[in-house]
Amino acid sequence: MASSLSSAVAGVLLLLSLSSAGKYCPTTCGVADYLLNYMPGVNQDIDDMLYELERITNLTEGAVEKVDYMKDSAASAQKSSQSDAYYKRSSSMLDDVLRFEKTITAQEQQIFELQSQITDNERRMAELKQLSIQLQQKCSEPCKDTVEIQPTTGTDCQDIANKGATSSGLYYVKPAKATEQFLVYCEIDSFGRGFTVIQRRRDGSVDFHKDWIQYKEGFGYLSPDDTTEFWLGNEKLHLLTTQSTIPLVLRIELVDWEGNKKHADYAMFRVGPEVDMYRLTYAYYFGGDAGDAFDGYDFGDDPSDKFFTSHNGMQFSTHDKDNDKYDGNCALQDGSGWWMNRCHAAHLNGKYYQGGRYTEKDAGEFGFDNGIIWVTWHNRWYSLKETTMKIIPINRITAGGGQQAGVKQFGGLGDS
Ligand SMILES: [Ca+2]
Repeated sequence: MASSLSSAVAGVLLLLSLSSAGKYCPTTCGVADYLLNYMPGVNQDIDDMLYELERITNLTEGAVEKVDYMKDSAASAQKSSQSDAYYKRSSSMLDDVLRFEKTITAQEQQIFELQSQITDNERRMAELKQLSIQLQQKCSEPCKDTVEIQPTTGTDCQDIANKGATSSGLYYVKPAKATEQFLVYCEIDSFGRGFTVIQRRRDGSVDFHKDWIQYKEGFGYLSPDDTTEFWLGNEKLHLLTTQSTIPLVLRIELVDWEGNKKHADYAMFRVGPEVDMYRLTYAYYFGGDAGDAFDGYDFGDDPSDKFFTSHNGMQFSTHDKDNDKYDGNCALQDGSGWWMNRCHAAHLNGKYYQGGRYTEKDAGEFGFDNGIIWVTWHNRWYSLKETTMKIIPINRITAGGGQQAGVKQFGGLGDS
């Protein structure tokens, strides 16, 4: 019984320290859940202890009665008997009685201590219940989103910009075929251009080694100030790129570890439906100073290099869904999800390498070029620092004649 009491006390102390420190649980809701789960057990322990106490009290009362009876009979035996032998026997009996009495006193002391411990425990339980109620009240309030989401909505970011939105940030979009709206980061510039950003790498904070479902749904974090990494999701890419008769441009912006910035544009960019494994298609390279890595690259290893590293028309592959043109599994070897061929000349969902330069040894068990690669700018053993993939209707790409900061101007529609 003492051990069950002390474990209950320890449990209560654990609860108190958890609720005050809080560092083990990310939210107060977690602490409340824990308390609520734990409380019935502690209550049961206390009920058990109370039952034990009652039993001991009954025993003690019985023993006290017995002692009284024995005292009486010993005294009367002493009085009535003149025999020496009988006197000795009865006085040893008296000794026994005295010892018994001492035991009872000690037991009573123990019971008293137990009772005070129980009172103490009950007080703590009451405090915990109070705390739990407070936490419950706190948790029943709806969680407030502290991220600022702009009020304008539309079918994509250009639609939102057309409606008068002038600042970059998070907006809800609902493409024509979408069943529900979803959040995107819109980059809106002073010329009224609204780019819908579909991919962002900037510091390696998000692992892009994900499976088919994760690439389908999207992963990473959207932020109103464009400070986080994400893949918007293949299903959303499909909805965004197939909703309008106005062709889209995919703009790819790249930053290397020396701070240089380059870009590449692709006209009539589309991502197919899931039944076609989110196939990538575009009509032509629309320009840019980063070069046309999507068209493949002649690495000098084999005459077929360029053909087998081009990306136009490729289905999407992940480590758990191999749709590539290679006997092996490009996405598994490179730890990414991408429109793999055999395998790539452009690879923007690759592994993030701090500092950029890496070797076969850095590339894990397979040893292939698995960095963030745009091979018409830097070679395949140089992993880029930042990437952005974003889309905009083709008739808006050159509107206003303006250009993104740091990105070189290139010719319009007719110059491709
Ligand atoms: Ca394969």
